[in-house]
Amino acid sequence: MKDESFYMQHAIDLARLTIGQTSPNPSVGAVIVKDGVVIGTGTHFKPSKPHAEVYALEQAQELAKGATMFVTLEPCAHYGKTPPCAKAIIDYGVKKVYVATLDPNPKVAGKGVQWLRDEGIEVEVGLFEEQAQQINQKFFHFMKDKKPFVTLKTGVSMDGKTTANSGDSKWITSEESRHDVHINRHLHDAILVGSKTVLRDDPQLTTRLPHGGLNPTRIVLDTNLSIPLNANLLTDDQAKTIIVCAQSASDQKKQSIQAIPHAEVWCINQDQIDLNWLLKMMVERKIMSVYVEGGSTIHSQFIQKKLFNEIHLYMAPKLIGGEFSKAFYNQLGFEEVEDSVRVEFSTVEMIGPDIKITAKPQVK
Ligand code: AOF
Ligand code: ZN
Repeated sequence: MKDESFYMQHAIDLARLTIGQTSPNPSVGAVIVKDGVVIGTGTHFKPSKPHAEVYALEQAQELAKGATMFVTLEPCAHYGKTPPCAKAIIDYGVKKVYVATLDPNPKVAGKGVQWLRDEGIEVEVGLFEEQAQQINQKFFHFMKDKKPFVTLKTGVSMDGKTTANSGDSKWITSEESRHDVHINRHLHDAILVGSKTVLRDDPQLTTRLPHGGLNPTRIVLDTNLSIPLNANLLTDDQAKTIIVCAQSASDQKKQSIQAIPHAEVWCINQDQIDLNWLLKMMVERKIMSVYVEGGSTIHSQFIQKKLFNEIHLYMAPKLIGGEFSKAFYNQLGFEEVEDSVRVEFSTVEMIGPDIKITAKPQVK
């Protein structure tokens, strides 16, 4: 039956289509219906492009007068890169608006809905609210906590090892899992690794999917600027590269990196890189999410400081063994199990021959 849920579901699907490509904006979908006929649909493609509601209204034109709109996020009320959607909805004469969820952006946050109601438009909030928030999970987190959404990604054997004795880690998990990793690179604004990973693997850290995808900004934690100038991340300009260092790093190396057009150096005025400082730097750059690919030293620092929102663990049906091969969380360990870091499993799925576990910090 074509009821409210039918149309809002379609708006949700439109929003879902653009997850990962709209940052720092959210993914939004809109559908306009009049007398049981769809007269306009819209989705927000990328920053600076019109918002979802505007595309839908432009299709509906004069038919929008007296129509009902289904939109996955509260229409905006501010003049940003585009004029307010609430005003457009009012000007076109829409009669009723179903909003899945309010916009956490302080510039909007209820003001859009208020404006519509003040103009006599009937507004209902909350249809498919959970799905609408899930679609923009990273945007909601960034707006509310003023921190990037941090995902730790690791690939382990069934006995929990991330490398063999030699340090070799190519490839513990399957091609299918690696495909999923590339989808996640597209879904995050930045990707982060430690200098050891760069020195060992010389990775590109780009998104390589059959139909392409957006490359995240590449961030390397390199306290002493030890990575060579001919590293792939510095020679190939497919994505921005940010090298993070501490005050011990050589000024000359800093200058050489900064001379590379797609590269940048962020240097903290301390002996060690501070993760809280780093996350603040990301916020200033509107980096809303970061995909931490490791290695285990980096992962361990994020875990110890409790600076993560999700863990994606791909487990391969292999047993590597070895006293010296590393685990994903590679600290000295705790005396008692009671002291361990607690997480909650959110989902478990098969990816090819592997298992993917998604976990989040346990809420106390
Ligand atoms: C909507 N519909 O499709 C989107 C909205 O810089 P601007 O003008 O593009 O505004 C960006 C803000 O607008 C963004 O932070 C979020 O609060 C809202 N996004 N709003 O009504 C849309 N993408
Ligand atoms: Zn808008």
